[in-house]
Amino acid sequence: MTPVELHGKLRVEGTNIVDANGDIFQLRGCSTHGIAWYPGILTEDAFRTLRDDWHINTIRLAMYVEEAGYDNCYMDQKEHNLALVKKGIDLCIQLGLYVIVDWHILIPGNPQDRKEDAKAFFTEIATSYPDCPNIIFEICNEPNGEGINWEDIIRPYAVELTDVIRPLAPDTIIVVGTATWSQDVHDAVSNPLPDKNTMYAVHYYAATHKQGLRDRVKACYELGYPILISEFGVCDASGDGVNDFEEANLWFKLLDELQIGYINWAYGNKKEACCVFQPGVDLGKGNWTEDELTESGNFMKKFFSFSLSGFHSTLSHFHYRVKAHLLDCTIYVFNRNFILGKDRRRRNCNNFLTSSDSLKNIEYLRNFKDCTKWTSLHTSTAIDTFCFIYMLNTIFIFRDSTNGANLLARNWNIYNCVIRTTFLTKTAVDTFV
Ligand code: IDC
Repeated sequence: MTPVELHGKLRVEGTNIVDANGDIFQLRGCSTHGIAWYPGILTEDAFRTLRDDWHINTIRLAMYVEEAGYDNCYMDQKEHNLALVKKGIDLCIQLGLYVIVDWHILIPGNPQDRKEDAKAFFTEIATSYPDCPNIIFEICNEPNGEGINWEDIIRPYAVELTDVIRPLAPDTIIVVGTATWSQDVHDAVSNPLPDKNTMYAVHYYAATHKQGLRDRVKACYELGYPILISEFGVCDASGDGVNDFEEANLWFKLLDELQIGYINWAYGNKKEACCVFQPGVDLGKGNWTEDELTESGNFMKKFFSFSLSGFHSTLSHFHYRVKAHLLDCTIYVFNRNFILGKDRRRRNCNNFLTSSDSLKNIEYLRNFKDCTKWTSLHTSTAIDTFCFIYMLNTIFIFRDSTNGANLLARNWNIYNCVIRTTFLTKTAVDTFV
């Protein structure tokens, strides 16, 4: 099943997005670079790879409104660019991905300057895709510049745009950028918007924006306001420079704890640190190799694909999810029979353990010495797999296949994980632990 088939229409409830079942849902995805400049990414192969191999559930289509030195942004070629946005939306609908339609103001920094164009743009999209569960509107990427504040400029803009959008798309989530390139969320929530299906955007670049901005996000979240990281980079705010993976992991840790969604910048092949593809790589072909990804691209692929929030076609029956941030984690896979000493001949070794077998094994684990160091224990008797985390860097999985380890790693938020599928014996475990 696709993300949209599984989760349906999303809405804001309190501080988070919830899905059609009322369960908290985290958007985890990527942003195109400006689609006017890098339209090559708009293919089924590319989006399918991002969905199935990277496990992202959302694509953001960045439509630069205008940009110094370019003559092909939205204001320059409206019809052509609208067609590109629709092509991206159509692909997301086809593949069951959520899609953020991003009115990418950077220039002008004042969203009021192109307000009438923004209204026409969102009117066109909303009327072309009525009641579409995939779509989310981001009505101003990053307000910026002197005097561009929430109270006098951004808030009135958001209210006016919302008034235009709501009759056409009554249930679609709207994301509003905040001042100072979407960092001043605290100003925004000091006078929040009346529309309850609206989120406040925060953008960060890990090498530039650190604990100070994280504290601000957390404080606003704790006050009860819904935040979306509709853009983040692993590098610095210029889009280039050095990647900061440590800070990036600290951000993921916080956001996953709060279940705030995040969208990675940028899925283009320009020569800059933020781009996940190497210059010259065919954006549209999908199934990109490690060599075709940049340093941040490989990091993000590993991050997204080893962690899974809400979607994996074969895993919809997994109801548990571990919020584990395990650096250099090792996963040991056990022969499922080792504790109970079952005679493998008694049954076909591909058979699953029964639930009572699993419970006995769990009991055994609970009685391990130093049980305070077990941080988590999760079981799924339905699939004969149970697993637990030991001292934040080791996971044991009881299932006699390496496939089990891979599935679980993907189903958990496990970062920088090295899966060593070592088959241990009972004696080895006793010694090890
Ligand atoms: C950058 C692009 C870069 C482009 C520049 C100006 O990576 O290739 O030349 O925009 O058009 C943002 C913006 C986003 C920036 C990104 C990196 O939303 O448009 O992209 N960034 O600078 N906010 C903070 C950083």
